[in-house]
Amino acid sequence: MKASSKKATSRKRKTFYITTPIYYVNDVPHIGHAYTTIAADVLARYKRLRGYDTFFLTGTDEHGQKVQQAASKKGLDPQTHADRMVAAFKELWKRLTISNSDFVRTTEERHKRVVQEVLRRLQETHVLYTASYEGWYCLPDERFWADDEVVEGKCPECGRPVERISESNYFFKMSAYRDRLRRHIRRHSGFIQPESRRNEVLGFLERPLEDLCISRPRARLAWGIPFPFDPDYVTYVWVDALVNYISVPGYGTDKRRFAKWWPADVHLVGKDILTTHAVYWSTLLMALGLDLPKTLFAHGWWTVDGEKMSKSRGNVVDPNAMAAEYGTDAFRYFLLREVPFGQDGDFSKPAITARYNSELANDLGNLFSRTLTMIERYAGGVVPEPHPKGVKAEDRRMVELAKSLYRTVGSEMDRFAFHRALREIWALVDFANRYVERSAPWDLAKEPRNRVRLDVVLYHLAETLRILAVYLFPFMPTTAQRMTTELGWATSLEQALKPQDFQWGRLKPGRPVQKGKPLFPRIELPQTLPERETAAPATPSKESVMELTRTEPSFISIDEFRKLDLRVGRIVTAEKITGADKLLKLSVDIGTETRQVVAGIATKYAPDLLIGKSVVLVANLKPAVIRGIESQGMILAAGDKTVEALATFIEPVEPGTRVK
Ligand code: ME8
Repeated sequence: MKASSKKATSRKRKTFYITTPIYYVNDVPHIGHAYTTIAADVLARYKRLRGYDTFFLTGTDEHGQKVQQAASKKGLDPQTHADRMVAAFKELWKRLTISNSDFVRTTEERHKRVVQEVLRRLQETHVLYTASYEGWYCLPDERFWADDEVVEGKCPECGRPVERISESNYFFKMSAYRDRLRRHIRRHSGFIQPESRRNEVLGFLERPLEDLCISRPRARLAWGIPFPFDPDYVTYVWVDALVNYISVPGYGTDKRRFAKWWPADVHLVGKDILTTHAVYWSTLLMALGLDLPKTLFAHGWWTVDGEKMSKSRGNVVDPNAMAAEYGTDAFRYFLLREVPFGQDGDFSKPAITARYNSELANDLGNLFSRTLTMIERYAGGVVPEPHPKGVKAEDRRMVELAKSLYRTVGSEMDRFAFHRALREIWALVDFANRYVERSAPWDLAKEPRNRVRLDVVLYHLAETLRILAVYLFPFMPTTAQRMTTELGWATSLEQALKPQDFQWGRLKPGRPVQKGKPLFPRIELPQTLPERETAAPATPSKESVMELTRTEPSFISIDEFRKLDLRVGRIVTAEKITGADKLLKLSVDIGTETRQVVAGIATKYAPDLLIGKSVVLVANLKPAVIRGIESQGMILAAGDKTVEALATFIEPVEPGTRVK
């Protein structure tokens, strides 16, 4: 009896419950909403892959003044307006291959009922009271501020004007939970992440905590969930919204289901709504006698081309347009690769194009298409048998690297370090590219006696690519599916991926491969200067040099010189290029963007020495592809045939400054 019950417990699958904020429906979704939701999707997919029973919740926040105002501007009632906006969110999530388990709308009965139940329980536990309140109210943020918090008549958070409002309302005794909350945060180091945000919240809690106004008089705002015990009031939109995290998994309605999912493993939010989650939500949960979520992760903020994103600036990035232009997977990849999760980042087309062309089209895409071409050409289009006789140390090293990803990628994912997890995965991509060069299957294929070795090499490449597809699946699900299908491992990844699929050797020899179109067709860049207007072509042809020499022996006009866009650039990263002894791949910050530059300075400078150095970049040089890597500019150095010294500056100078 005992033994069997033990078995039953050990068979229970581990669970993982992850949420995104529920987004306001005052407008259509933008890149910020896409970012949080994609990050949550990557984690949800990753956890499923590791065998967790996963619940991934997203949705929309539909009540409150903001939404009511947006609707009335359009001459619509709030529900009709919300219905239209929700359709835009749902379509976007489909397009971005978001695998949410549920989508909650705060206007749904299932949610409203639970909000009212929560209010009833709070009332019964005597943590609510009514009081007359006078304070400064920020209409767009729907928040009251105290006298000493308002900055020159403006909201301390959004900087917009506040109004003086006086009214009677319901309050939640939030202040009573301050010490308990501080203790909880101190004792649970992973509760608020990243650490800088945790310190921010602890700093906020140094000051006395006010009680929270949780109602709005119906006479002023009708668009909300009615108070169950006072028809004159509706629920403050933040209390309404936060409750979604428990209403959907069954709080107050389905005990077993709720016990299965609560507490949530991760609430992913942007840094803008950290306080509402860390303080309002935590104290409300304490008052309800519920556990706090295990982790609250607040990520950073995207700007666009170095500027704050806003409607008035007209620079709001539409994720639909990005997915159409670069493909959903490349867009997903870029957002998580470009910026360490938790830090702020800047979105720009040159930045996404550079990563697309070098990391996706070149590193991964080429490796994949070369491998399939070689299997078609040298192995009759079927995955060959890797005979142990042909295995060499080099192959074993690749297998070891592939195996080590389980631990390295795993620990980065557990720390929300998506960019580093991708870097680990790319270590295998890079290794495999070098492996192709070193083992040169095209040479092996010339001699029939190399058959065994050739088969081993091709098998190792195919199996490495299958494993890469498994690791990439959470980030780029469509690409991963294409890769495994074309490799003849036609599992439906969405349904059938198992933790064992990370293991080496699951690709069975003898299966036909089928090469399709390139995974990431290269993006041809527009030329920075129209060719015909270029007085001195960036890389002058012999003829044009002779032409120039004949007319003007050695001078160019000042106007011609002015066409050169020379900028101060700061070297951010520098790395060697495999198979090219003289070249380094640099990323150079020029203030408004980061450029990828291939420079022939490897014999003179070790990569590490260059980081942080200021250099002169020819910023409007026509991009060129050097050794398969796109170079978006050129840095200046002294020396004729060999590099003698890099051109740099005596004084510190800001990246992007014009050099004249
Ligand atoms: O705050 N960069 O909804 P919201 C990164 N309804 N992320 C961004 C971003 C940017 N520039 N802009 C928005 C609400 N986000 C409430 C939430 S939850 C119970 C209620 C993302 O539509 C980020 O996740 O204003 C941020 O927290 C969220 O969108 C705000 O979405």
